[in-house]
Amino acid sequence: SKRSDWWRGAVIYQVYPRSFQDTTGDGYGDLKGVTKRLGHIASLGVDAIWLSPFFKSPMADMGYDVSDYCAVDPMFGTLEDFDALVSEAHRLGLRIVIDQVISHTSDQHPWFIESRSSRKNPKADWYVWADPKPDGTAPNNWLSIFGGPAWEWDGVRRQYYMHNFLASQPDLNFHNPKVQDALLDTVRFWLDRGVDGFRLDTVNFYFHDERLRDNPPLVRDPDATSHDAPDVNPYGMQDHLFDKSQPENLGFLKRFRALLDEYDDRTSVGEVGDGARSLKTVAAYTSGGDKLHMCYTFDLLGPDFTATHIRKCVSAFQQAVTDGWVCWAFSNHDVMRHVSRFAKTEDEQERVAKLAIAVIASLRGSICLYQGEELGLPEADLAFEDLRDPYGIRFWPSFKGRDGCRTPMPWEKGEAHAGFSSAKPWLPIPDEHRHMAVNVQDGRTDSVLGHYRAMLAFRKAHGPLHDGEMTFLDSNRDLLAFIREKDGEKLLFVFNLTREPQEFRLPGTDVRPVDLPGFSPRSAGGILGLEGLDAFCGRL
Ligand code: TEU
Repeated sequence: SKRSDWWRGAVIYQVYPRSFQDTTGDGYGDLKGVTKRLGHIASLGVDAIWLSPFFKSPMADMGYDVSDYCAVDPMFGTLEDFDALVSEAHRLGLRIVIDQVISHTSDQHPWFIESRSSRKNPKADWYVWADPKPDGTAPNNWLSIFGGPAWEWDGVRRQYYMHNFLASQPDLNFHNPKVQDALLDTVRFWLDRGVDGFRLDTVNFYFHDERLRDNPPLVRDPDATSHDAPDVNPYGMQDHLFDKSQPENLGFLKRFRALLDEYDDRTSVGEVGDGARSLKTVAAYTSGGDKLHMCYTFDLLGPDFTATHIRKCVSAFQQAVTDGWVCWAFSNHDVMRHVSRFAKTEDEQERVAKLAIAVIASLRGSICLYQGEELGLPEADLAFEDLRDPYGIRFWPSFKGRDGCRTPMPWEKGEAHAGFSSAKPWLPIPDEHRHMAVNVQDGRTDSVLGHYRAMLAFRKAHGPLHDGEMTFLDSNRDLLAFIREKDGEKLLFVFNLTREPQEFRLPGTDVRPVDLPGFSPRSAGGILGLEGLDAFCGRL
C-alpha cells in the first residue's frame, strides 16, 4: 500500500486537553472543547495535533496514570466525542496523534488490581514484583523520578513493586509477552478508530534489567542536557543503566511498528529522556525503518538558547542519527514555558517568542509546539496553594513543578475566565495571559500569533525547510548559521541569539534576501549586520 511521509518535517501542535477549552462548566477542559477550537489550530498552519492523555484515569499524574486504555475519562467526555474530534480534525486537514502511556498504568487499572491480589493469579507477573532483601529493604537502589525509592511495599503479596514515577503508577513488566500483546491490542483499538499516530510516553522506560542490578552513581557528564536538576532531585545523581533503556525494547518496537504498518500513513514519536545516552537511544530506536518513525528529545527543553548549544545538539544528532528522524520542541507540559526560560527581561519576551519560532521552524526535523506558545505566554507564577502537580508539591520550592505551563488557554480577553470556562478553572489564569488572549492577537499580523502563522506558512512554502539537508556555517561562532538545501534550492539562515549587534560575512556575493516574517537585517558589501535577537534568510 502507498505510504506517505507526511510526518517528516511536520509541525505538531500539542494540546493539553485539561487546559484547552471547557464546554461543560466544570473548570476542566474536555474533548468537545478541543473540537470547538480546532479552527484556531488549523489557522496556525500545523499538520497534526498531539493530544495529551484523555483516557480513564484517577488523575494522580493528570492522566499519565491510565486505568482504562480504551475509554475516555468522563472528565473529558465520551468515545463519541473523540470520534467527532477526529473526523472534524480530518475535515480540516489536521492529523491526530494520541499519547500512549504504556510504560506504567494507574494502580487502579484492573490489571494491577488483579496482579497485586496474590502471587498466583493470571496477571501475577504483569508488573515488576520483587522480594525484599533479607533485611526487609527494597530489592535494589532504583529511584523514582518523582522522589524516593522506585519500590513500594505491598502488604498483601508481601513483595515490592517497581514504579519510575508515582507509587500509584506501577511499572508494567514488558519482559512478559502477554503484557506486550495486551498493549498492542489497545494500540490496534485506536488505529481502528482512525488515529494517525502515537506519541509514546517514556518509551525508553518499557524494559528494566531482569536481574535488577543496582544503578551505579552518576559520574556527571558535563555535556548531558536534561531539565532535571540533580541538585534538586536525587534521581539525577544516579546513572540509570539498569532501570531503563534495555536492549530488549528494540524487539517490542519492531512489533509495534509492524502493527502500525498494517495501516496506511500512521506515525510514531517516542519520548526519549536518557541523559547523555539519548543520542544512542534515539539512533537505535529510529534506525532501519522498522521501529519508531521519530524520537522526541529533551535537548532544547533546557535554559540554553544560544548558538553554541543549538548547533551542538543538532549537529550531534545529524552525526549519530543517520537514518532516523528527530522531533524538536522548546516547550511542553513538563517544562517551564520557553519565553520565561530564554528571555532575560520581560521587555524582550515578545521578541524572544518570535525569534524562537523562526529558529525551530528552520531546523531539520519535525517540531512540536505547545498550546499557548503561539501567544508568547510566559510561565504562570503560581502560589503553593494553587499547585496540582505531585512532582511540584514534592519538591517545592526548589522545583515549582509543572503547573506553571499547564494553566488554561486564554481565548477571549473580556470573557469570564478568559473564555476558557464558565466556572473557576482548575488552575488560575494569570492576568498577564488574559491580555495576550487569542482574540487580542488575532488579526494583528505583528502579534506573536500573527508571527507564528506567517512563520509556519514560510516553512510550508519552502521545500528545503521540510526535509532538506542542513549544513552549519561557523565563521562567527556567536551566530547560529546554516544552509538548508533540497533539489538545488538553497536557503541560508543566520540567527543572532545574543543581545549585541553582530556581523556575518555572507558566503559569495549572490545572496538574495528572502523576507523572513518579522525580521529585516541589512547587508552591504557582502557583510550582513544583525541587531541583537535578530534573524536573516537569504537564497543562495
Ligand atoms: O514525562 C517523562 C519524563 O521522564 C520527564 O518529563 C521527567 O520529568 C524526567 O525528565 C525524566 O528524566 C512523561 C510525561 O510527559 C509526564 O507528564 C509524566 O508525568 C511522565 O511521563 C509519567 O508518565
